[in-house]
Amino acid sequence: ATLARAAERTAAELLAPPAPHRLTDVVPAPQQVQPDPTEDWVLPAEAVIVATADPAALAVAAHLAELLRPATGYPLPVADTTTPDPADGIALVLDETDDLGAEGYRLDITTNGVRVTAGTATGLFYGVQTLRQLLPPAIESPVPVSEHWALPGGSITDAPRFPYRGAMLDVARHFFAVEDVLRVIEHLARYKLNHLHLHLTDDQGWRIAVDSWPKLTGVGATTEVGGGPGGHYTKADYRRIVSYAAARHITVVPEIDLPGHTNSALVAYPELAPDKIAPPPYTGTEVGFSYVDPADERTYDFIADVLGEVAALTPGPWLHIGGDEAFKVKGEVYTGFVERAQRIVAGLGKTVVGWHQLAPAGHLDGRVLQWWGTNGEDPTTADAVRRGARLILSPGNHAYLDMKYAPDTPIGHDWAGLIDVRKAYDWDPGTHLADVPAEAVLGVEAPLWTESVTSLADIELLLLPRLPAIAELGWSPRATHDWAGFRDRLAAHGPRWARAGTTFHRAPEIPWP
Ligand code: TNX
Repeated sequence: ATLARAAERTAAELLAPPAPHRLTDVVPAPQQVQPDPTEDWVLPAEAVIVATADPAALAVAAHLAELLRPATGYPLPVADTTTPDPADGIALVLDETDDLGAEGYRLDITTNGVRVTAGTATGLFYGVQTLRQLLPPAIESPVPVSEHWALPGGSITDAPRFPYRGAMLDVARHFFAVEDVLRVIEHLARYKLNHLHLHLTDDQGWRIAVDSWPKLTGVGATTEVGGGPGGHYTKADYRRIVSYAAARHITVVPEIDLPGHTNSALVAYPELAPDKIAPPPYTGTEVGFSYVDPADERTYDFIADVLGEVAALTPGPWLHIGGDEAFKVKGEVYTGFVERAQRIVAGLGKTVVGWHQLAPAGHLDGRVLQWWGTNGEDPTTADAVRRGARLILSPGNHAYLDMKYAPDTPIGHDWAGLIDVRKAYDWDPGTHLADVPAEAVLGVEAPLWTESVTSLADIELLLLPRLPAIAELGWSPRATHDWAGFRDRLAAHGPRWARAGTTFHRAPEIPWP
């Protein structure tokens, strides 16, 4: 009898619906969470997704349906509505009177269904990303699975700490196909990052077509680190990346690195070289040896043409002009060059972004410096901030995704130290740089340089799980910052990545289930 009872209990346990995910199990941590277990809800097979009759809101609804259909196998039709009632489905409600800011949202899960409310479609999109994380990990399956699609009851009110949250992919050292970039965009969207910085040019290759200087890709794109074939994006490719990102509320920030990191351009157009002699193509990993001739007017024609064509392809407000490691262009020659380049960007109606080496150059309205130092003292950058510059923080020893996790990480560098998940998480963008007020900080960005990175699996290994750490620093209020809590919330993402076929580093400090 005892045995029979035990067997019965096991059967009951097997049949019992698994406890839903906890409402607090979200990365990046939301601003406010009010769980209410009496309101747990299960997505029914006949659920309908309704959204305010607005094209951008309906696009988010369609995106949600596409996220949920593969694993559930449910039809999940999308309809527009004038009533905000979820009625046993999911409602996405645009409500401009709501005080949630440009990116905030409110998520309510009740026994009646799910409602996401936001003042913008971007807010709705982020509400959807949160909702996705609250479903069982099987939701990431590309094929239908039989599962109890339970959601934890309660409410979340959420909005980001910083407006700029990004990642950079270096497509110059190694070239990556459009499909790989789209996959990276998906990872960004999941963690509410809103900028993808593409490092499009460097010594080893020029990756974006420029009609007025065709040899930049015709000649300059055919190399990469290690001697591989390289490659480049046609304008159509680039537009495809931009629109895929835009559909995920992500802005592309194109970088044309100047005046250094330009060997590939000099190979294609020796007239830009200081000695007017074409250098040999470069496939190594040294930096700081190349530069376009700052004393030749033709250089500024080149910059105006290139930046003009890139600006025309780019709907976002930013144009990144690099500026790092131009070791052979010094003092006033360097600042004079940067000031001209900054004015060219402004003349194109874009906001200039550059690595923090731009700091000593004259201020220009709105300019943004991307700080990649490795200790929190930088008087030159702090001074540029006093003159009006804003900052994106990418501290090399916390946010550089090309640093190894540990000595045995198979790829990556260690010049800025090893960066395990805790190191990626343990800093505060608001106070990191001495003498820079939090108000000057636009946000954070995690750069991935690709000297040692040759495949999508390599990219994912370095991105995950550190990208979510940087995303949380950019999104979550400081009051939620807590390593132990983050570690546990992050652990739940391992099974999601595994389901989705995504490579990630099984960091030993994370209690993966
Ligand atoms: C420094 S960070 C660079 C890049 C390299 C990177 C390798 C920066 C603005 N410049 O050219 O790829 O180190 O970690």
